[in-house]
Amino acid sequence: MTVHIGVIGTGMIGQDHIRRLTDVVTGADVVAVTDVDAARAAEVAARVGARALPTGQDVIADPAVDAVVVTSWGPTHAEYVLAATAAGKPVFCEKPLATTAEDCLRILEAEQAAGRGLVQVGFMRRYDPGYRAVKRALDGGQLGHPLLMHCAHRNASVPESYRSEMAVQDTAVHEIDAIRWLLGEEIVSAQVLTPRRTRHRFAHLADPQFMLFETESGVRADLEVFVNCQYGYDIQCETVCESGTVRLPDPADAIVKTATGQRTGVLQDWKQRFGAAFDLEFAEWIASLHDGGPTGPSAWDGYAAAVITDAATEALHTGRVVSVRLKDRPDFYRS
Ligand code: NAD
Ligand code: ISE
Repeated sequence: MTVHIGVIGTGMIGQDHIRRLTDVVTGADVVAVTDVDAARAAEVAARVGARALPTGQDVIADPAVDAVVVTSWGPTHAEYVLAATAAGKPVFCEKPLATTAEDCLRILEAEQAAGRGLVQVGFMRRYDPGYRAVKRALDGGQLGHPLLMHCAHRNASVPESYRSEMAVQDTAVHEIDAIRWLLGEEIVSAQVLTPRRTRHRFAHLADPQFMLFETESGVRADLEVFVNCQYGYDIQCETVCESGTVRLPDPADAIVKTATGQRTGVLQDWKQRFGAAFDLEFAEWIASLHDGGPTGPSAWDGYAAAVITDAATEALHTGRVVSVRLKDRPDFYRS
């Protein structure tokens, strides 16, 4: 059976997800799209044989739409996730679930009132083969308890509109989710240090940033966010455990040797690095809709990420170690 999808937001990642739902994933068909840029929505709709509708609310209400993908700007996500939940339709929302913890709590309440899981958040690292191998190694138990994590998130460059807070809210949020997921526990505090700034940045931006997170059991995770590193897109993650370590592999690439030396390419952006993860994320999401509902990152994960990014943003502004205060996790979100 085909799942008929409505997509809200036909910008960069919206178009990429529409392409994968159309050309890569089986069992899905994009039937309706919308964007505040109506011309862009019309152009994308024509390309894939979908209808362009005036608003996100129209997409959600459309009887031909079985499930909704939200890829509009972050501040608009909560409204659409709440409307899809009220309509009883599964909704895949790109990160962030919402830009405030209060809105995330409203989504948790709405989903529980609906009585079944409807919301999945786009933390795609959980679908990356390398991250999954790391998770298997940690869960296998042979390494003993995790003690430390060392992570790095480097982008070649960012546009002038990127602000210092976005290093936490837009970029580090992926590691915040990955740390919680890999260790299976919550983050309890955050600290952000701002070292010497690179020359390759806009004047307003603190880059790089060095973040420190502490988990419930006392694991310490450090994270370098460096969004103007110049050389490419580079994601690193090593966990130090009692009896060994486990490190995220770099994606496979050919090693070329010539008389002048040996070299391997460096990926340039997240689309290349996590393309396979995005494909699997959507394949599993579509499959889950035939089989009891979403199994991926939940609204709780979106809420936790929002509270932790709030704490880290405060830490950036104050220079202090800031405690993370999550509500008690409802049974609904314990699997
Ligand atoms: P973008 O600006 O390229 O696209 C967003 C689109 O949403 C634009 O076309 C805009 O006109 C449209 N839009 C804005 N408000 C709308 C509304 N109310 N209704 C309908 N359309 C609306 O941005 P993007 O890079 O595609 O990012 C979109 C989302 O995806 C963001 O939340 C971003 O954080 C997330 N994202 C996730 C990843 C990842 O690695 N998982 C990577 C990039 C972006
Ligand atoms: C962007 O929004 C993403 O989600 C990318 O994965 C990340 O690498 C980048 O820093 C963000 O701006």
